[in-house]
Amino acid sequence: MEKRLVLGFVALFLVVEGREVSYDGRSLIIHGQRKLFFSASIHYPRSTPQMWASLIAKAKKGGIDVIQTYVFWNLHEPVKGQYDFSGRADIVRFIKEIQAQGLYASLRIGPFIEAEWNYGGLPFWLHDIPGIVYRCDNEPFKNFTTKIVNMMKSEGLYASQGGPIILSQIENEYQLVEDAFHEKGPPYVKWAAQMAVELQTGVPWMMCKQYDAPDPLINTCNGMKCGESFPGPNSPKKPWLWTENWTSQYQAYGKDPITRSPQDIAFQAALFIARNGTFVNYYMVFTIDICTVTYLHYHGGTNFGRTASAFTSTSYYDDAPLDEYGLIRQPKWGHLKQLNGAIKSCSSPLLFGAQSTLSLGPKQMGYIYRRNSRECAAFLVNRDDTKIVVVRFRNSSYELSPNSVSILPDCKNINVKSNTRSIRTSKKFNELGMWQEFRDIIPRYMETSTRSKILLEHMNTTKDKSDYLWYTFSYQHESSNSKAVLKVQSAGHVLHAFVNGVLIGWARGSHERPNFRLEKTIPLNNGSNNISLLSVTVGLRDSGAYLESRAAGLRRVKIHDIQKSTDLTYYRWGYQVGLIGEKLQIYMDQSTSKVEWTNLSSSPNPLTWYKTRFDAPADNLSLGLNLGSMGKGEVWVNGQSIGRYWASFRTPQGAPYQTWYHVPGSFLKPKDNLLVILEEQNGSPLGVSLDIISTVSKN
Ligand SMILES: *[C@@H]1O[C@H](CO)[C@@H](O)[C@H](O)[C@H]1NC(C)=O
Ligand SMILES: *[C@@H]1O[C@H](CO)[C@@H](O)[C@H](O)[C@H]1NC(C)=O
Ligand SMILES: *[C@@H]1O[C@H](CO)[C@@H](O)[C@H](O)[C@H]1NC(C)=O
Ligand SMILES: *[C@@H]1O[C@H](CO)[C@@H](O)[C@H](O)[C@H]1NC(C)=O
Ligand SMILES: *[C@@H]1O[C@H](CO)[C@@H](O)[C@H](O)[C@H]1NC(C)=O
Ligand SMILES: *[C@@H]1O[C@H](CO)[C@@H](O)[C@H](O)[C@H]1NC(C)=O
Ligand SMILES: *[C@@H]1O[C@H](CO)[C@@H](O)[C@H](O)[C@H]1NC(C)=O
Ligand SMILES: *[C@@H]1O[C@H](CO)[C@@H](O)[C@H](O)[C@H]1NC(C)=O
Ligand SMILES: CC(=O)N[C@H]1CO[C@H](CO)[C@@H](O)[C@@H]1O
Repeated sequence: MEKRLVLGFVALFLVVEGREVSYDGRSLIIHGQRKLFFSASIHYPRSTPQMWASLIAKAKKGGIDVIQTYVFWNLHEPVKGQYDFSGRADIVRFIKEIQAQGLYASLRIGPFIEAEWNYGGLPFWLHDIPGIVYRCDNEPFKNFTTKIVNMMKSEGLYASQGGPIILSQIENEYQLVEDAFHEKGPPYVKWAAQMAVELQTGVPWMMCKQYDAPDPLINTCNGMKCGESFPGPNSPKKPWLWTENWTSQYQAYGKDPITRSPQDIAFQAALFIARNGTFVNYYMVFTIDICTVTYLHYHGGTNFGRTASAFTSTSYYDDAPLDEYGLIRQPKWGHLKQLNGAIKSCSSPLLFGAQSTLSLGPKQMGYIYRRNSRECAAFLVNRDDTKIVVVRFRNSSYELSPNSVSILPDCKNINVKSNTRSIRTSKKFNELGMWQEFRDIIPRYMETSTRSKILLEHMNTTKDKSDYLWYTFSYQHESSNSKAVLKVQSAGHVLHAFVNGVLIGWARGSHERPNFRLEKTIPLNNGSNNISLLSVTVGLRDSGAYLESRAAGLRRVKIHDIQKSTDLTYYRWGYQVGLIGEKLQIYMDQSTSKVEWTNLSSSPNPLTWYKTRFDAPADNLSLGLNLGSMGKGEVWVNGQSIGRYWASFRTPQGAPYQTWYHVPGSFLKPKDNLLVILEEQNGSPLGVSLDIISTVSKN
């Protein structure tokens, strides 16, 4: 069965006139010439600089003209006034690479970006600015936007300067939260727009999903009335639904894994074109791209380190045309290339030709665009969502999959072979002697230096320097009856409860419900008991209004004893931010020796660090660390965090949400690489393996 679907695409019409990039009611205007462009997002910090050239080249080969990326504020300004534009944060190098390959760039500055990125891209130090309300007119927003624009200008990167950047974005889907800001919303939109325009980039600014985006910002939705103007009353979905559906594609813990197939989305994307291959529909596709964080992640990549937002996995849109490892995935990449090529070769009939429709069956329709006898494009749509239908079109038979759109450039068929992922184990770490361990220290109340009579809010206490916050107290119990019940309410995200140094239970929230309760019978000694509750965040939220006032960590703690029930919410609490191993950075080669590592114990213990060394496979291949045997924690390779893992969080079907964790080749040396795993639970490192990820063609 031929597959003729594409994942989706973005079309930009660019008309060029002088050096400035401008636009009219229907398109962007560059050099006086109307053109059809395809845009794809590749987020620079989600891969390594060593991968950028190849990713961009593969996008170009796939027919992409514009690379779109966000700008990740908290990556660039982790500490107020201290900037980082090195390594994965080298945005100038990324944009210059785009330029070197002859492509254009679209820069979504935000500075709030959402993007399944920690805190929606906002640096956590903003939280300590007294009275700050994020996404309101404030100096830090302006300063960062100015900083980036000036940096791009000084490097000559705007199209108005001969550079590749043809578009920039300010804010991101603000309208979705605007009501929550009441009367402060509209002036902010005006302020942000004016602030952006005053920066004089010579290329248009846009606001997405902002109906009242002030002139001259491009209102990427209203002009096209996304909802209403989507053609036809028998449209199965409105554009905004499609948008919503795009956002449900990334992997998050506790979120239904991929509720909608790429084919289904491709169906929608292709339908946009099929049902009216004129300007409007392309513009709408373009609009949706600009508006939607998740539209067409041409390459998703990896949320390295602690950069993922709350409950989001490190593997990001692994099912994009270029997968997490940067490998071309078929048939998506090929379909997209074919579609790009097809539409480009047909841009004349699509832009200027006549549309005709042809009924091919009760729920099957052909949309044909023809300018002259040579220039033609056709879309064969099957709206039947249950069965394959064979139709005749121009003397040929076509099998149309359920809910599909077949794209026929030059009114001929396209066909792309699929490939599948192949995973081959390169190295097993299955021998006791390969590992050493260090059990992190469970702090007791008496040993803590930060004290408070209340339960502190988690993020405000850690300042997001660590995921971990210890809440400790000492509890007096006067009875030989050892049983009591510990009850904890947490605003998120995970809790490990230790009583006198022993893990007695754990609980967690999920992407959809970060808050949770833990209720557990605990053994108590007659006399004093040391209770240590380890609260863990798994990335900070990336969406919603008033992110500055969100809470995580413990909200209420009680112990029900036989003699009494004690509310410990207001009590003598001792705090410790982070783990000892983190503080000493024992994942770094030069500081592993700061603690004493021992041989692997016969059974796993919670809150344990594991370390081993390995040689890289001979060829510089795509590598994934299989952590299926582990529980939850973080992994470092030669001191660089490849991210948080959470194999013990299972889908309703019982599988880990994510098993393989990307180890970029540039993190490795040929010999003696240091692998350090921090395990919070009882996972076993003996099941870990280093696997080679590749693709193999199939028919
Ligand atoms: C913003 O930039 C101005 C000028 O560079 C500086 O004086 C001010 O401290 C900055 N404010 C913030 C909040 O970063
Ligand atoms: C297709 O686009 C044209 C030109 O923009 C418009 O006039 C027409 O109404 C559209 N067709 C549908 C079905 O929306
Ligand atoms: C289909 O076949 C008929 C008869 O063989 C021919 O006359 C006609 O031109 C063909 N149509 C196309 C679109 O090729
Ligand atoms: C640790 O394991 C090694 C063998 O891998 C063994 O020689 C050594 O005695 C062990 N040390 C301890 C303290 O058990
Ligand atoms: C609790 O911790 C203190 C030190 O902070 C220690 O002296 C005591 O033995 C501990 N109690 C228990 C029951 O472990
Ligand atoms: C955050 O902590 C500081 C002390 O470090 C405190 O003054 C402030 O009120 C706290 N803010 C919130 C929102 O809890
Ligand atoms: C608890 O221990 C104390 C001595 O530490 C003892 O006097 C008391 O009888 C014990 N209470 C019970 C109920 O066992
Ligand atoms: C793998 O290739 C990258 C460049 O793509 C290079 O930076 C890295 O050092 C190589 N790794 C090894 C282990 O050779
Ligand atoms: C989140 C969302 O809008 N999901 C929708 C995606 O599309 C399917 C099929 O049309 C709907 O059932 C979902 O509600």
